[in-house]
Amino acid sequence: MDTNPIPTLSMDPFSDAVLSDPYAFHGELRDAGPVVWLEHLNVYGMARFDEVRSSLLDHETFVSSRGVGVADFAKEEPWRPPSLLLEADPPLHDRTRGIMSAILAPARLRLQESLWRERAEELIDNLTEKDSFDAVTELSEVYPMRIFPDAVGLMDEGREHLLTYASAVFNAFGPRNKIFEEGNASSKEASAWVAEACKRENLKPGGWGQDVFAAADRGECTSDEAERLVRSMLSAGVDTTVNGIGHLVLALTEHPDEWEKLRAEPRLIRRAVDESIRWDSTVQTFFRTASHDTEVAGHLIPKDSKVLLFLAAANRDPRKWENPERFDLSRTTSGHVGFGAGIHQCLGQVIARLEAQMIIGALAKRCTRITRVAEPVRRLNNTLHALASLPVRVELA
Ligand code: OVV
Repeated sequence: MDTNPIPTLSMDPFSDAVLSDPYAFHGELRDAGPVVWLEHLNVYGMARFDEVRSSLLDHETFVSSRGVGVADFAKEEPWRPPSLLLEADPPLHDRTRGIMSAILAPARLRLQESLWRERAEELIDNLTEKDSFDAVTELSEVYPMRIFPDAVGLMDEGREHLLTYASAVFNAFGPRNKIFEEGNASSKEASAWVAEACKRENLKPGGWGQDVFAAADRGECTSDEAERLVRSMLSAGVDTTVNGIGHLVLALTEHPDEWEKLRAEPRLIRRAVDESIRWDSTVQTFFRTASHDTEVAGHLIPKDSKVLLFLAAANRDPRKWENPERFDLSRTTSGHVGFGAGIHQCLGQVIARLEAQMIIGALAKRCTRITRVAEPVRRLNNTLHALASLPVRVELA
C-alpha cells in the first residue's frame, strides 16, 4: 500500500472559477491519479469513473450518516436536522427509503403523466408566442414549479421559497465560503416556510406528502420522521430538476445536429435526458466519510477521512466514455453516475426523467430550431452546476 504517494492538488474545488467552469479542473483531477489529496479542504478526492462508482457502491466503507458535505457530523453540528435518507446509513436508511420508494413507485408516477404533459404543452404554447425567451427564468424554473408542489400537495401560499431553500441546501454541502454564507442568510425565511409546509395539517389530501403521513399511521415511521421525509422531497426535488432541464436545453442549443435527431425520432427523448445528465451533471459532487481504514487503487484512505466524489468528472472520464465532451444521442449513456449509484441512488430519478421528457418533448414537438442568442449565465452553487439565464430563439414547426 502507498508505494507511490497520493498526488496533492492545491486548487479549491469550491472557488468561483472552478464552480463556474469545472471541466478543465476535472481533467487535472482525473489525470493526477485515482485518488488525490485536496489540501485546500484537507479531504481526499476521486474523479475517475471506476473509483467514484466503486466508492458509491461501498456504502459500508464510505458512509453517508456523517454528512455528504464537507462537514463531518461526528465533529460538527449539522446546520439542520440530518436527512433521514441522504444523510443516513442502513438500517435507518433502508426503512425510510422503503417508505418513499413505495410512494414514488413508477406505476404511481405514471398517473401524473397526462396532467404533466398538458402543463408542459400549455407552457410551451405560451412561450412560443414570442420568438425568443429565457430558457431558465421562463422555462426550467417555471415548469417544475407548476407540477411538483401540486404533486406533493403543498400549500399555495409561499411556494416561491422552494427554490431559495433548495439552493441553500445544496450550497450547505460545501465549505462555509461566500456562496454558502449568502445562501444561508437569504434562506432563513425559506427554511421557516418549509418547516411549516411539511406539517401534516398543511398538506393537501391526495398528494405525496399525505402519503408519507399515511405510512406514519401504519406505524412505518413516526410523525416527526414523516415531516422530515416530506422535507427531503422539497430539498431534493426542485433545484435539481430545474437545472437538469436547463442543461438539457443548453445541450440541445449547442448541438443542433442532436436537436435534429431528437425531432426526427422523438423516442430519443429518454436518452437525451440521461445523456444531458452525463454531459453536464447537475449534482457535481457529494462527499462520503471513511468508516474504517481502506485502500483505493493501492492508496490508504484512513478511517474518518472525508472523501469528495466528483460525479460530474466521472461522467466525462475518457477512461470510460468515448469523446466524453460530446453530447451524443447515439451513445449508450446508461451507467453514468449523475444520479449516484448504489443504495443512495436518486430516489426521485423517475420523477426527474418524466418532468424533463414532458417539457423538452413538448418543446421539440413545437419547434424546428432552437438557438442560443446570448451567452448562458451561470448561478454559482457549491454542489449544483446551475444556470441563471439562457436566452434562446425558436422557430416554430
Ligand atoms: C439528494 C438530496 C439532496 C438534498 C437534500 C436531500 C436529498 C434530503 O433528503 O433532504
